[in-house]
Amino acid sequence: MTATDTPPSAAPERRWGNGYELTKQEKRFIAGHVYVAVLALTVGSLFGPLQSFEYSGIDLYGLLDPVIKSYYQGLSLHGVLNALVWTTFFIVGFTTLAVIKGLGRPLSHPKLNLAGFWVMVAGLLMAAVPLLTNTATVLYTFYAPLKANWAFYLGLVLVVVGSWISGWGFMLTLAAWRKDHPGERSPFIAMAGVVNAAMWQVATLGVAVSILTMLLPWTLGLTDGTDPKLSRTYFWFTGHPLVYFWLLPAYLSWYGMLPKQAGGKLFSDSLARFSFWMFFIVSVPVGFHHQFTDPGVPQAWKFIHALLTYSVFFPSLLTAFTVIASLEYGARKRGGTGLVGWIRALPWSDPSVTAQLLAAILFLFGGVSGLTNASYNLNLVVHNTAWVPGHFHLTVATAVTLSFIGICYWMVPYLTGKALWRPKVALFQAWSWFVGMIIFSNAMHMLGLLGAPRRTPLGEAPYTPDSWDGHLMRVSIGGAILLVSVLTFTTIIWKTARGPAVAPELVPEVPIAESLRDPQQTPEWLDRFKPWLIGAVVLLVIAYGPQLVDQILHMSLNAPGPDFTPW
Ligand code: HAS
Ligand code: CU
Repeated sequence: MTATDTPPSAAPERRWGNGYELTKQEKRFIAGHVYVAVLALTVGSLFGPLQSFEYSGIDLYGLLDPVIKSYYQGLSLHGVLNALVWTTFFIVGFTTLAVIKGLGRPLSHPKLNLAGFWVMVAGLLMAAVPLLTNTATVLYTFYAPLKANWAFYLGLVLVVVGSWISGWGFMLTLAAWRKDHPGERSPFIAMAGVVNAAMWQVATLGVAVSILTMLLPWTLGLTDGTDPKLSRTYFWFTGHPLVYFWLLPAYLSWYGMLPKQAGGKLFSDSLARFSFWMFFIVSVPVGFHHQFTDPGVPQAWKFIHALLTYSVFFPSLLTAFTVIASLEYGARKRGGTGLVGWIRALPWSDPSVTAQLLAAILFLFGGVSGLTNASYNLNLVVHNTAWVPGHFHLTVATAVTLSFIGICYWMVPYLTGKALWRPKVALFQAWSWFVGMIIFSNAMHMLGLLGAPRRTPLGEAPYTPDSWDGHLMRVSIGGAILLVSVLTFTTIIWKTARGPAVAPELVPEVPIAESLRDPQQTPEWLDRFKPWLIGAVVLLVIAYGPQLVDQILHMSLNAPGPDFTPW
């Protein structure tokens, strides 16, 4: 029998690792990542609502003094803990599971992955000290010449290096699997996890170089100043692909797991892989779309990055098509009918599914605001306004975060051998996130269009016109609903993890969606790193090379010297 006449559904189940059961140690290791992530999300999310309350004039920061000194210290904690820590720890933990379960074998170098985890924890603790003592009040983008204590930068470097080390562990495990399975397509969920880890290694070179060559020497007093333009360019070299590093694990679940949870199959293994490779090559060379208003970056380069940004839009359109087709297939098998009536037949009573569906629905709108941002002339209207946090609360704070929450609803029971605590409360949690975020982000988008600046305590600002009041109030209402929602999530995870062990048949399995067609029929070029790696490097050199060389040659370290502190 040849690969092409394999019956469509027979082989994949076996090949995609369902037979391998994780050891207790492996489960504990992954759960460790998830607990750190949830703790970061919980603490970080306490500050978001404080900012939103401030918008309508309720300033609770005064109550937190002397622990938290200002709106900006709270905003820095919120951004770093939610956008950087919650995501990175969750992603590394979830990818570990996807690699092990997808390949159906243990990690090839478990000590390497263990080291990766502890390096990340050490980095987190190191960065936490200056953040909590108000010496790293530089927001999550740490734009120079805002200056933090050296421990903040070194801590971030360690978190990144730890995630690299874990990534090497994933790559070596995939390589070992390939050696044992010549000619076989690698299982999608494992490959998707490794593609994201590989993209991350390239993407983070920007901040690594920035911190090690500019920011650390500057904050240690070894240089007289810094170059804000170059450090922003380095930052966005990493900062844009960072958003896809967050998004791709959610896509991994939407393509490779959610269809199974919805009773269906992955509609197209080839399209799924193709979209991951597209992200691999076009995620990085688009960073100037965050610098459209930066002086000193020539128009031509902004234009090239704007064009490339439109090409990174494309794999998300592919994803919308493929994931909706996979869901429709499942819903129709469950008895759904009608042009859109099948949507009702999706398992809306399952909080894990509902959370991810609601996340994906809001992402349709997040995608639209992304497209707006990417249009150079529209960007001039919305840049640095409340529109931008409106955009990223639909993307990272909903598409990604609510998906990760949905994943937790089967993963934490799976890892701990416990039953999910009160699934109905979990359903309420998912819907409250959805409703809270609609109110919050719609008001933020509106405020942005009216010209309200981002990163500003608007409650205190003397210039806010009356026409903003209703929107400012809706920001606070949305923030209050989100506070209830995030605390509900933490309670569910806490109660689940501490609940009694249940019979093994009551513990959920890792949902791994079969592909509609045997993945062995997917063309081989969609399962090879080499051509895509070459493509990524070539595109990167073209899109960034000339500007980086120019900016480095003209670097001037003259922005505020050693004693500059803005807070
Ligand atoms: Fe963005 C700014 C452009 C996506 C995050 N973005 C930000 C910032 C963050 C962020 C954090 O061009 C602020 C950074 C800062 O602090 O300054 N963004 C884009 C574009 C996309 C995009 C073109 N962003 C994201 C994602 C993020 C994210 C994803 C986080 C995870 N963004 C920009 C630009 C700026 C920017 C400029 C700079 C703004 C400025 O001036 O400062 C695209 O990738 C979006 C593509 C998305 C789609 C949607 C596809 C929809 C899908 C859902 C299908 C639905 C289903 C549901 C399956 C085309 C896949 C079915 C349900 C049933 C019930 C049937
Ligand atoms: Cu971007």
